[in-house]
Amino acid sequence: MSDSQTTVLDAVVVGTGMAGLYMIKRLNDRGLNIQAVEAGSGVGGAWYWNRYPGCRADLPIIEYSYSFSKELQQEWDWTEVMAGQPEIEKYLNHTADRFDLRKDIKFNTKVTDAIYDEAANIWTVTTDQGDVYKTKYCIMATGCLNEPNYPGFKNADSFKGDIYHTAQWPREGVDLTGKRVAIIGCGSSGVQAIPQIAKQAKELIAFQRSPIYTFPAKNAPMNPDFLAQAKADYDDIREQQLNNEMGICNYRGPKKPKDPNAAPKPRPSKKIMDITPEQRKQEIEDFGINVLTLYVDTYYDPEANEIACELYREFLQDYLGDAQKADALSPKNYPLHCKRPVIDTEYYAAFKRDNVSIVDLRETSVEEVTPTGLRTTDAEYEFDVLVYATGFDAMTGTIKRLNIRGRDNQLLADQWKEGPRMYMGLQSVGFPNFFTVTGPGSPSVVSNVLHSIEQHVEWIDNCIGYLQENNIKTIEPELEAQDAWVEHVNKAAEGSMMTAPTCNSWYLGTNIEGKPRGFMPYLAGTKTYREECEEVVEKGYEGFKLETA
Ligand code: NA7
Repeated sequence: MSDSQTTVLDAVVVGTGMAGLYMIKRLNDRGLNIQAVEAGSGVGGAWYWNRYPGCRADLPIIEYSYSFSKELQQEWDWTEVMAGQPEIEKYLNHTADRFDLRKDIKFNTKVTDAIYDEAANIWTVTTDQGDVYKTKYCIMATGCLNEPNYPGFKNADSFKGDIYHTAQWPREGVDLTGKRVAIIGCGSSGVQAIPQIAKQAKELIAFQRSPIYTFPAKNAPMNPDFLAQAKADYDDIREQQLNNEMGICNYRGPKKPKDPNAAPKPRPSKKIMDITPEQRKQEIEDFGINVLTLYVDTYYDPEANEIACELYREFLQDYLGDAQKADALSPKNYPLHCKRPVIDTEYYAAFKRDNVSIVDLRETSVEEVTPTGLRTTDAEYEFDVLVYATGFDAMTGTIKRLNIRGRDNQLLADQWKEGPRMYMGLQSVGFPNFFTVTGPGSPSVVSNVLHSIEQHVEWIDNCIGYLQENNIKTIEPELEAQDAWVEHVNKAAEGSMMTAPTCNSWYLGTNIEGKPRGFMPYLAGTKTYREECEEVVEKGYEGFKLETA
């Protein structure tokens, strides 16, 4: 621990991922005296920590990139349609350098406490390095997927080999050549890591509790002509993103002039219920398995959804040609679209390899970790390396672990015991001038998250500007507005496959033992949400209490 020192600031930003970096830039432009604190040794947040083999964006990078700087947009050349982690990390480092953000960041430092002094209207933020920051504003840019989840297996520490978590992968990389590797978890991270690890390892055993519905990613090297055209079209792309409820426009490249003599392009049906069983199979044949994600009725009609699930399972049986593996990999008993969409590169192909096997934890559960491997109720497995791809205590995990105390010394974690309570995903009652970027109750992870991050950062920065210019001491939500918003968020999720009774996911918090079940993000869409945020401001920060100095 270094010597303790107190610094007086206007704002503290916690975290320097995509949200933190842009937040620093905005507050710098406003001329505020700020400090950002970062646990890692570099910038990037999720793109700094998740460096496991195969980690890459699950959206086209043209759209999953900052829109705030036209210059940055023009000067950065992406090399893949869905960029991999190393390239995204490089881009974020470039962003930090280009806008001179590093001077405001203290690396290798974790915030431990943020305590509000009501009389002085000051937050005291302390770190594990002994720093003490006295600040008017505190902004959590800690991300939605930051706190790794480790399953509490019996004797987990007894394993004598190497243990890794996909979300804490060593910076120097790991050589798995010739190793016997076990991986626990087949969500987005497992699905990306398994094909890559399979290529290196002597043997790979995937321990899988819930098989996933996953669809082939359409990644490819970036075509330079496509990139040049996208750069030329960027204003239009960003405009379309703003007008879409997911913050995505699915940019397809240059618009080609219509040939009046061309035969109409075949398109799949809109609804699975509108076509016969034979036509359904034909459409899978014609358009690929991804067609199942295009039938709108599968998103709200359980019968349509189950038909799609059955077709998915049949497709797997045909593709794998191995009944045991296909059965183990087949998602059952929960609907398509319940979890966050997963896309993959040769995931099922990996299971065709002789060195890859699967243990279906629905049939046999883990009894304990042993010094040489793992024992299930059925068998004992030996391996050299144990990889946890077991996800995160999402959305609330990081914030709830910190000692964040607002008015009357109340602990934020206590306020959120039964589930997070925020007004618009921005602030909680009793925590004045304390903001969260993409907090629970905002679209965040059910949208193009960077699109949502930019909107939140701009809203928070504009709000701080308003407070400063109008000599306003504090902003915090009114209890009634917060209660109404939580209700509104719950209503928006009703009827969705994401909240179906048979659905379990990190959106619902059910991946973490003891975490109350409740859908945390706001499903109404980014355009709707942005308009709601703008309306609140137009009405003089409706639902917020503003106290003048
Ligand atoms: P996810 O999507 O939460 O996946 C974690 C996986 O680990 C999932 O298959 C879990 O099964 C499994 N898991 C978790 N705990 C256990 C235990 N105790 N035993 C066996 N298996 C377990 O996390 P990811 O890191 O893959 O992806 C998170 C997001 O990052 C993703 O959505 C993208 O946005 C990027 P379960 O489904 O809970 O039964």
